[in-house]
Amino acid sequence: MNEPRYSSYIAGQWVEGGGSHVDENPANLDAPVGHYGVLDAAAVGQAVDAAAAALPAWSLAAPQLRAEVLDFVGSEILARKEELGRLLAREEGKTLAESIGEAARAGQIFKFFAGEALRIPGEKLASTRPGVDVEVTREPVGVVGIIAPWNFPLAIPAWKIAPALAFGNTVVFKPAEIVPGCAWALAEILSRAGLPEGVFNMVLGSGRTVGQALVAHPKLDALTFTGSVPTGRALLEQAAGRALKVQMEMGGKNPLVVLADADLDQAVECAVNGAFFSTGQRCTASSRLIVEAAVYDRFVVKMQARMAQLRVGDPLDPQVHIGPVASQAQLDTDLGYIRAGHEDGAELLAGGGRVDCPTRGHFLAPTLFAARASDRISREEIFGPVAALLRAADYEHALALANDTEFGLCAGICTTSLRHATHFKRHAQAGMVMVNLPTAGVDPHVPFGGRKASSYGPREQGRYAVEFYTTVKTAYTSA
Ligand code: TXE
Repeated sequence: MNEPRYSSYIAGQWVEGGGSHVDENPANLDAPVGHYGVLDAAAVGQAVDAAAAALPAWSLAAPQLRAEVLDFVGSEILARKEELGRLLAREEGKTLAESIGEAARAGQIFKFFAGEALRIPGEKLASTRPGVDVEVTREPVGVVGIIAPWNFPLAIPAWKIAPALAFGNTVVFKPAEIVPGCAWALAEILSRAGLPEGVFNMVLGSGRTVGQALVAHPKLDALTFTGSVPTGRALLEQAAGRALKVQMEMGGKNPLVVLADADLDQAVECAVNGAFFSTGQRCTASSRLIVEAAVYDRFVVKMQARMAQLRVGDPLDPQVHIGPVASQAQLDTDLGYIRAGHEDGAELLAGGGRVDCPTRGHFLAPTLFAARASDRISREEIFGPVAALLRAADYEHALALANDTEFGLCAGICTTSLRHATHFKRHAQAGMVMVNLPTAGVDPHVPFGGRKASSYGPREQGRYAVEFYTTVKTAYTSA
């Protein structure tokens, strides 16, 4: 076995962990990316203890030092974006172009928060009492636990780790099981960035053992989680029981409305990109396409023609548009939902099964069903390249369908009507709204997050990240 072995990082030391678990390549199961060892609860405890011990000094460290550390990390990620993108493509399965783009985004996020480390906001106000000043300042929240999913294995950790460190917190980062290579690569860069030992720790292992040990540790002050609704809800209950500060990003069932007055070619591009790129494994994926009856048939014909051009296969092949599904478990989920689509009486319009490729991998055809709003494929997050197409009588019906979901992450509309675009922006029950753009694909310097079952707690990213990663102090001074 010549592949690399990935280890955890605790208190400035690499920690092997037990066993030799396979880091799979979902496009070629016969050529694994590497191997990794997993930690037990005691080792996770050491990581949290190390983060707690490092907190007093780091929370008071010069903001300039924090800025320099984050700038170093951002610069190195940007300089190595092709190499890191290649690792990401092999480990998670999104195409090389998408993977390099994600690596670049991770680098930009570290650079953004390098600047924010020098811009920690505060306020000075007059008191209601004469001769008294009031200052409102922000301090680090403490030891932050980061639990991340596999679908953006560089960008999501970056948008949690960078603000945590920028605002003076210490970190224990638990990546998803199937992406230890990207987590190790990030940790390796951070290990050379000039951080005092214990400020950043990375722990590999299962959610049940390592994740649970992290969340249950009494020295943890805050938890930021991105993942599924059931796991998020369970963690939320645990966190509430011990008054932990929490931020949760969970699933989506994002609608893309296409009105009769839309530029139909543009709408088809938005739908194909939003529903199927990154193999549909984005929380902002357009998994419900809601099309006004007057253009429904034309939209179907154009979608089928466009989908016939999509090539599924090796993510490192520049001719390929859609890489494999990330894991066997996710593939089983996707195939289960395709069966559910048939069982509920939805009409298959494209795809619907696995794709044969020269290597043994989790390849699945992008799949489109004409469905009803009550079908399981229209209501539940699938997290694969499977979309439900719904027919709407008119704009009002389309808006009602768009909002008829427990989720509320992102909502999109394709229209040339200013009136409808404006109305939709105001009335879509979502944290993010897109007009004539795919629902997936957001900027890193503005808030990211949703409503309803999709999110809980303060927003992530941009200047709004300061809400979660700091706590406010109000000080009164009399001369
Ligand atoms: O998610 P989990 P998984 C959805 C998507 C996908 C499904 C399963 O529908 O099919 O979730 O993916 C850690 N205590 N999304 O299994 O289980 C886990 O180790 C502490 C949507 O990856 O939520 C991983 O690091 N931690 C989503 C992280 O939680 C625990 C992105 C997420 O795992 C834990 C990802 C526990 N008890 C998945 N159990 C989106 N919409 O962005 C698990 N973990």
